Amino acid sequence: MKLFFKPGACSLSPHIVMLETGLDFTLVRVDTAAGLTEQQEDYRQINPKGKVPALQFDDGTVLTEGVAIVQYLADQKPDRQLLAPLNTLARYQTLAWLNYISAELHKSFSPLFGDAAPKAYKTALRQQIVEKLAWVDSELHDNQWLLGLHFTVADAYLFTVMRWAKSLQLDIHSFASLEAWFQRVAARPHVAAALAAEGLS
Ligand SMILES: N[C@@H](CCC(=O)N[C@@H](CS)C(=O)NCC(=O)O)C(=O)O
Repeated sequence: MKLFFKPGACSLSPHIVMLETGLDFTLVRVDTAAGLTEQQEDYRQINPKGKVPALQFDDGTVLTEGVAIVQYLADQKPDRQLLAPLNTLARYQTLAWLNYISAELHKSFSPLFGDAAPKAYKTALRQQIVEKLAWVDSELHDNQWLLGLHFTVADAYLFTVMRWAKSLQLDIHSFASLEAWFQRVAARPHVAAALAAEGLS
């Protein structure tokens, strides 16, 4: 399998999950602005949406969308407990987190990284994200991981967007449970390995 990524982008989430599963894969860097892989392939031939992440199987088939990729990967190695089994409530609670992180957090960050959005819109988005992270912080008061006992695919995804919150210097300093959780995730060897492989440590 090949995992197409851009350093620090949302592709960090499946990259972490891939390392946590122990599956064999090749990491391929993409310059999304140029639309080229590191081998100078036209990336839109691989993912016509032009976005990372994408997972390409050995037969050439491609799976896109981070939340789909992490579920696929986690299901290949159920013993790693990165995603609860089918038909358990815990699985659907994990999917609820993935959806929340994708729809409510991830896409609120996107305009903050470019110059196109007006300043007032960016200020409002920053405030909305902080309010949502206050709720996430409260969910972590009594939990080591988002789903309680186990590190899951949801923790990998939230960690990825929390790195953006920090780089954008959002006002999250009072969220002690969230910060403690962030440090727990960062201390996992596979998370450190993913960051190092992306040149982020
Ligand atoms: N819905 C897609 C969104 C993917 C996405 O927005 N990827 C961003 C990075 S986080 C991207 O590739 N942006 C293109 C760019 O940065 O040029 C998913 O969740 O996988």
